[in-house]
Amino acid sequence: MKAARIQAYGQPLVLQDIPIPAPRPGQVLVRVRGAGICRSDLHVLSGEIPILPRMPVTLGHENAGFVAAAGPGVTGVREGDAVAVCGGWGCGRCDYCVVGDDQLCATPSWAGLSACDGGYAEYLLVPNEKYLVRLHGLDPRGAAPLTDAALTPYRAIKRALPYFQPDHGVLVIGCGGLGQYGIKLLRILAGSPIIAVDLDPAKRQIAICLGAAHALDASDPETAARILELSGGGVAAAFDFVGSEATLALAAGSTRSGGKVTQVGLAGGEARLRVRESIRWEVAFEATLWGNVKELREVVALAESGLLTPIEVEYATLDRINEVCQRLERGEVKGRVVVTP
Ligand code: FEH
Ligand code: ZN
Repeated sequence: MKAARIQAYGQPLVLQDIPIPAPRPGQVLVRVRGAGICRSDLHVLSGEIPILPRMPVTLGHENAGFVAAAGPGVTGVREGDAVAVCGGWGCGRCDYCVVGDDQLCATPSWAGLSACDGGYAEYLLVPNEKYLVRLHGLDPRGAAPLTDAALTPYRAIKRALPYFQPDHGVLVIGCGGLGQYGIKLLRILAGSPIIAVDLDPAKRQIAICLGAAHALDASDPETAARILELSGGGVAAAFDFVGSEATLALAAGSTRSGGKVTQVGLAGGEARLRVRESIRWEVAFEATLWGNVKELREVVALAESGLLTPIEVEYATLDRINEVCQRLERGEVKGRVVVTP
C-alpha cells in the first residue's frame, strides 16, 4: 500500500510502498478515506517536536475511513462500517488509560506520532476497536477533521465550561482549523461573546462569519488593550490555539481574575505567569491535549445532529502531501486539508 512516511527530521515525507498490515486479535484494519493534515505534523516534521521513537514512520493522526478487516475477537465493528479513528492510543493499563484518557497515557502509542503508523496511507491498523467511533451518514473524508481539529478544542472548551459567563467574553487566539472549530463549538456550548485574534485578515473574516463578535489583528499593538476594553476588564476564558510566546502572553494578560487560560497550540512559546504583572488573581492555566474516545463520540454526535457543521475542507491526493504541508506552513490553508489516500 502507498504511505507517506517521515525518514528524518527536517526532510519531506517520502511516498513508499509498504505491506498492508494484517489485524491481529482485537485489532481493526481501516481503509483510510480521509487523513487531515495538522499543524502539529509540521512541528514533528521539522524536529521542533522530536516525538518519534523510530523512523521511518507513517504520519497522520486525524483519520477516518471504512473497516477493511476485523481481527479475531472484534465484535463492535464489521467490514464496511464507516468510522472515525480516535488516534490517542495508549497502553490500556496506566492511570490515564483505565479512566479513558488514553491520549494522556504514560507510554503513548499515538497514531502517526509514535512507533505506530498513522493515516497518511491507504490502510491504518488500529490497535483496539474502542478507538473507533461509528459514523452514521457522515462521509469519512469530511469527518476526518472531527478526530483532531474538532476534538481538541472540544475537550479544551468542555473543561473550561465552569468559567464561562454570558456577560464576559471568551478569547480565541489563532483561527486556523482548530480555532475555527473552537469558534463553532463555543457558539454551540457557551453563550459568551467571542473575541477572535489572528494575523491573517482572511482568517479574521472567517472568524466573523463563524460567529465571533470581534476579530482583531494579532500584529496590532493596540489589540491587547482592545480586548480588555471589549471584555470589560478581561475575558472569562482564553484559548490559545497557537502557543507562541506572544499569544500565551496575550491570553494570560487578557483574562480576568478567576478566569481560565487554556493552551492548545504547540508553537513552543513560554509565558511568564507573574501575578499582578502578567496575570490576574486566581486565573487557572491548563494545557489540554487532544481528546478521548468518549469526547470523540460526543463530537461525532454533534456533527451528525447538524449542530456542528464542517469547516472548509480542501482535499488532496497522497502524492501532493509535501506540497500541501508547504502551503500550510506558509499560512495558505483556509480551513483544513484532508488527504484522500
Ligand atoms: C501533536 C503532537 C504532539 C502533541 C500533540 C499533538 C496534537 O496535534 C494531537 O492532536
Ligand atoms: Zn493534531
